[in-house]
Amino acid sequence: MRVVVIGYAATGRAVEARLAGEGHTVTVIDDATDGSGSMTPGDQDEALDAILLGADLVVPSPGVRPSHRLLQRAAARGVAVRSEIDLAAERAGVPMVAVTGTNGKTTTTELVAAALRSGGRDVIVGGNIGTPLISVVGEPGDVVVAEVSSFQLHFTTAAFHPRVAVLLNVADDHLDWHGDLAAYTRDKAKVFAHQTRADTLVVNVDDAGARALAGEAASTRVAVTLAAHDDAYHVARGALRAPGGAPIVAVDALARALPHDLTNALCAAAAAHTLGVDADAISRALRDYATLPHRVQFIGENCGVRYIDDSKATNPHAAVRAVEAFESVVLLAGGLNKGLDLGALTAADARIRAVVAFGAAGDEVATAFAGHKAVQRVHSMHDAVIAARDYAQPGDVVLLSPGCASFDMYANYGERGDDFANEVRVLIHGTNETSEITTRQEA
Ligand code: UMA
Repeated sequence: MRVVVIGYAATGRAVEARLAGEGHTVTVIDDATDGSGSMTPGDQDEALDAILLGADLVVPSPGVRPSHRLLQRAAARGVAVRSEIDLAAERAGVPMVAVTGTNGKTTTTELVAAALRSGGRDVIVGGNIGTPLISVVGEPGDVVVAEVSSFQLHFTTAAFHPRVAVLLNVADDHLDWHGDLAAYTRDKAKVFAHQTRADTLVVNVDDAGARALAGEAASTRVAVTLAAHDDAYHVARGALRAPGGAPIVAVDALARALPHDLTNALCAAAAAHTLGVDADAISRALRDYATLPHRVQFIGENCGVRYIDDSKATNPHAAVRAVEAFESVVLLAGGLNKGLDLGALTAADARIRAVVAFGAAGDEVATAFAGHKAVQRVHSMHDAVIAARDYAQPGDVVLLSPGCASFDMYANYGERGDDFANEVRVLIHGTNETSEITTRQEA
């Protein structure tokens, strides 16, 4: 088979290694001038057709948009286009759990893997979480747990057929890539599109978007809710419970129990239960789970004000969930808008004392709150933390939950969170030399 791979980073390299190892002829192109792959020679149709000459398959990296000229030409010439996770699914050889949703994917993927391991399964983990799925499938293991993004789902075929799919939530995100919410939603639905009644779709029915989408599924639906509904995985009488009411774990036993923590834990429990893991094993995994950095992470306290890093919140939906976890918040928001309506940040207005707006989308954030909240526009993380300190009253939370990507000022959300934590340390200790607070960068 002759394969053209677009993008020479984590995904492109992994696809090249796997397919070349299988004896296929692989050509990799990359549009970046500093990419190590060969350059796309202009965007003339003839040049693109030359790349596609004799090609049987095109594999775009997740960051490559569907509007990419080479993908358009491939479609015109009838050349198959498949994503890396689609090729990986075909090679998995063991059942797969696929986790998707706008927010909570990585945590839930880790929880599912932990619960399965606790139940004695040999688990292979990969996908959007950082390790391309195609580089790990086929390794010895009983089950694959994959975090899958909407980008990766877009170019999937019937080969992508998870035994258990988990749909956490669907809210505006990545509209700069997908075009509009309808297109984004259609791609999220591909997580269950090829499932049958013998497969399971775990769905968070508290999320209107996820609930509506799951209505289209042919698979057996397993509901998750924070309400005391006996027919779903639910929360009642201080415990996470299976349908019918059998307890899985006490809420008090969890490291953190914000509403979205409970939803993620219930979804993971439902997925592991479906694959035969018992409640005791699931309970051990959920109790032992330490939350990931930059996700509503406590950094320090000063003058009765708590400082929290939620830099991972790169869309308004995630930021609003974080604000809702506290009574009174000074919100630090802004960064690079991914084509989203930042007006959605005002959904939890009642809990917001003041807003500090920063980054490329700072003006959009300021406009969203103008007239009904105190807003200050700043141009550095240092100034953001100082402004937040000046607004905050004892009992408040200063929350970095930007609702935007970090790429206007940082390499990634981890760096942004670290910068915030450093500024908070300087505020509290007068220095950032302390080793009291350590953060782990997610892969
Ligand atoms: N490129 C082109 N042409 C384009 C676009 C990109 O040539 O039109 C090239 C770039 O020059 C670069 C390469 O493609 O050399 C980058 O490819 P990529 O952006 O797809 O990045 P990878 O390194 O392959 O990482 C991807 C995911 N990245 C994205 O979805 C943007 C990683 O998710 C994922 O961990 C990895 O595959 C393994 O599966 C990151 C992410 O931000 C963490 N995901 C989004 C999110 O979580 O919100 C969806």
